[in-house]
Amino acid sequence: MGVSRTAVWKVIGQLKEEGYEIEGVKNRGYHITSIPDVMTEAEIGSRLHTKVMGRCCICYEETDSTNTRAKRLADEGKPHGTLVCAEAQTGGKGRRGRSWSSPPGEAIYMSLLLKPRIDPVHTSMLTLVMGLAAARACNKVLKHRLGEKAVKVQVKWPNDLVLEGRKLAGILTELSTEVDYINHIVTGIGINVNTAAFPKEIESTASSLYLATGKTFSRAELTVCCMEEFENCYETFLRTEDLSALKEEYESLLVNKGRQVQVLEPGHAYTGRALGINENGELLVEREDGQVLPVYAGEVSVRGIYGYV
Ligand code: BT5
Repeated sequence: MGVSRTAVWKVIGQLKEEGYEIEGVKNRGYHITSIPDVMTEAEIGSRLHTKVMGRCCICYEETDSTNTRAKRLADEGKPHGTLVCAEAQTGGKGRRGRSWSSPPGEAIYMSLLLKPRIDPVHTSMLTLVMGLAAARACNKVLKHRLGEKAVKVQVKWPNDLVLEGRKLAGILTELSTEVDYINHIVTGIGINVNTAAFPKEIESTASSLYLATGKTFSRAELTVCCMEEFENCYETFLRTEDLSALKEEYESLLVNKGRQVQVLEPGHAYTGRALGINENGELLVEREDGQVLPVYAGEVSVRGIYGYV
């Protein structure tokens, strides 16, 4: 291949430094015996079979927030479908100024840059599309590893994934628009994969795939699986620009369904029973007087009356 032995040896040395375990057999070559759990362009890119999502992939050891990074990269002209990942975030963001705990090496922090030609008011549905795709991906890897009896990841409207009643992942979708034109959308997700312990403040509400199963998972593999499922769900979403074709599956995973919820709208709160979602991704809440109100994702938090869910 026109590569000298010394050049190969050098690269093998670099890979070993990254954590790959490699055996060398004299006169035959090298053999990778163990792959480290790293979020690198090589680990993600070599497994990816999507058409668009994640084809351009940029990974950082550390960044402030992958959402903020993705927005900067959008301004620099990076294409639709660009995936931004980090091993750690120093300023991981939740919604409305809240923060996202983002220590190195144990979780997925990623953001996808999208440049769709859709009506800006439909943007909040992309949070649900990402939620559904990520829940599908988590359930796929769980089933692959643990079989039919695997615990199941559910969605908590509008932006969480839930495992055994605790928060496994959170999604933050941000929009940059002109008056009626979308410059770009960034949808970011943090998934607790191999996390063994959480900070005190979230210890009783957060979980990880590891804590729920006692097993560790390849973050790169789950990332790729999320990209594949997202591409699929996104194409379905774009056909109608709503959730009509995804609603049934979303509702089958909806942890709030049939439960009492408290809707915290700015300036006013009420309780009711969550019935499901409508085609626009609004949560349908039946109030005590029998009236059914659609709740728009952009403005509210929904709490279960009995604890986090
Ligand atoms: C969210 O906000 O759930 C959206 C989180 C989005 C994080 C991703 S990571 C990649 C990308 N880059 C970013 O900067 N952000 C995105 P919200 O619904 O506001 O929930 C935030 C609340 O969840 C916090 O106030 C904590 O109570 C809790 N929390 C923080 N870190 C957590 C974690 N790692 N696991 C579970 N819960 C957490």
